[in-house]
Amino acid sequence: MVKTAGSIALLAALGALAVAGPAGAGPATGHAAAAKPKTTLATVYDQGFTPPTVKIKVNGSIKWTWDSFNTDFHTVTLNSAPKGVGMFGSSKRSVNYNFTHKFTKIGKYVVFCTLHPGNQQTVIVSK
Ligand SMILES: [Cu+2]
Repeated sequence: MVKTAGSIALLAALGALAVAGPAGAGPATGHAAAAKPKTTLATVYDQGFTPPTVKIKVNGSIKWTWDSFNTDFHTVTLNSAPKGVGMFGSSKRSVNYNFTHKFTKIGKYVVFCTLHPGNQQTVIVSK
């Protein structure tokens, strides 16, 4: 009797899993999509951008802060982006400044300093 009841309970559980399987995938995806956009921090140094590559989720922002020990002026300026993305860039500043940009399109971006074109940073925006 116990064995039979256990078997039935197991079958019922398996049945529930089978039903919950596809439905369970939905909320998992929905949760990821519903993740709140974040602001990720980056720094503008005389030597370049830190970190060299920033990975964020779409609709997330990057806030760049100019390092307080900088001796030169720098910009954060869009160099390359996915098609259809509008130009953006900061003014030329040295210290005590920050610039924030929100990335609304998935893809690979490169920002650079117009005064020191070798200073570049890659931004990867994913779903
Ligand atoms: Cu610079």
